[in-house]
Amino acid sequence: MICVTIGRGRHTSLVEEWEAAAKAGAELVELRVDCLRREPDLKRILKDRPTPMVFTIRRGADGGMWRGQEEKRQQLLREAIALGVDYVDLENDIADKIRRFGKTKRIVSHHNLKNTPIDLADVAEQCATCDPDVVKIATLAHNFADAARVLKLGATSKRPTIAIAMGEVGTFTRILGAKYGAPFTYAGFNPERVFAAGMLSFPSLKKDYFYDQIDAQTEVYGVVGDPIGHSLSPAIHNASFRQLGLNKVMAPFLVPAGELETFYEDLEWVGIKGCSVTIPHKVDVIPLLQHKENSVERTGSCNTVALNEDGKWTGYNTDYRAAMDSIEAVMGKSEDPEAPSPLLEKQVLILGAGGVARSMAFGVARRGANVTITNRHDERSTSLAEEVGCRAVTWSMRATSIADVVINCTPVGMHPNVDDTPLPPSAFQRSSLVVFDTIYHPENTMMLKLARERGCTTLTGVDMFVRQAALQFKIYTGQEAPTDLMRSVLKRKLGPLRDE
Ligand code: SKM
Repeated sequence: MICVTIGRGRHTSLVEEWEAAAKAGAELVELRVDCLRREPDLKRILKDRPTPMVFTIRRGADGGMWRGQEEKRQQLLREAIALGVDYVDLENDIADKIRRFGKTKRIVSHHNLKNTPIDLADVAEQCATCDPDVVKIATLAHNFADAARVLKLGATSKRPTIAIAMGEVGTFTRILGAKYGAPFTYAGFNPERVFAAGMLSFPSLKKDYFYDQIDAQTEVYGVVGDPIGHSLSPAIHNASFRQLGLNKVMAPFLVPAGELETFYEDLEWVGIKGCSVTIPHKVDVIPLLQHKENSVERTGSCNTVALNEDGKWTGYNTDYRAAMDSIEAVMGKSEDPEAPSPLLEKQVLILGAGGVARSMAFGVARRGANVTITNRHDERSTSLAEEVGCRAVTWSMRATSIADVVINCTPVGMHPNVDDTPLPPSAFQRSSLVVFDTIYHPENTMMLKLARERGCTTLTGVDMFVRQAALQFKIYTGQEAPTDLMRSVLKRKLGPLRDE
């Protein structure tokens, strides 16, 4: 079950928002009474209850807004119990002072806003001595290993436990708790009020993760990268899994460069069967693989990892085929399989030298294009150019090196930095230029807008994104991806797509 958290400064707004949450389908609502600016009038708030509820008055030290006397707070908690609220949230250091009464269930909670302590199990044990119906542990995770420990705590606990790693790095604990028996997870409702870092919204948990359908049998997939909040892989894969009746879920894993190995150590424990890999891990993931498909060998880049039939972690590069198919389609590839690629002898400038740039560079070079690579860090473009057997130019020369096709493989212009462009307007003087941005979020990046204004042919990252995801879906499930559904989910998330 999803528990929708709401908190407002005014009594009337709190009651209105509770009604709105009920209308939107919330089955359980947490009232953060600490957000009220005036003294809480519980009889007024609890008069009509549109849904079952959790009553919470969070102290400042635990991330809440309660600034009144502690005595008063505990008095309000007792009053709420006397008024028969469904759940009351009691911090583990005061829970013993508040007696069980009536049907109200006790959530004994512990918050740590600084870190995830090593003695997490002891903290949970202490909570268990306070007569809980549910134990709730919420700690700040600084890295994947912290968050994985939190998930493990919930998974191994003998009593109903909600174990949440706060921070974006812990978002997956808010989703996968359902697999490991958490009685519920918390979600945001009002986009203007964020109660905890990494908390997902109610619509996102329902529509992007199908949270209500996750159970102990659900198979877990991931998308791993840094940043990861923008990734629409979970939304399109989860919608596709559910459309085909597959009990699978994809969760986001925020793993910074240098921490991929730790992530891999816990992959099997978390029960991950496959993983989409994005910036900055497409090259660094390769030494961790047990088996590589040809496209990975050829390009030195990997965007998909899955357990093969022999139980070996196998790497694939679905970007490679997706990119070549997208670019050849926009350049007018002939139906005749014998016909040369439209990329033959074209001058192609590639911006970036990471995983996607590698796939592009090897792919277009193989199709007979003359490739030039440029990157902010010269040594990376020079070294990739040597591997591919092509030219590199310095980043400062990029605007004057453009010939027939330019492909952006850097994250410049990606959400949320949507006003950035890797090339200035002066780079798009020739209307015969083909400009391809591999970024899909947003679809119409600043670079593409500038290029289109000057009459260039443009190709957005959406087409490539759907193609690479469809190939991944086949690897993960053995079934053809519902690409129309993938597109319609992207449309819901990004607004109307360009070719519509
Ligand atoms: O290659 C893809 C990757 O599979 C997933 C992704 C994403 O979720 O943003 C982007 C590309 O790097």
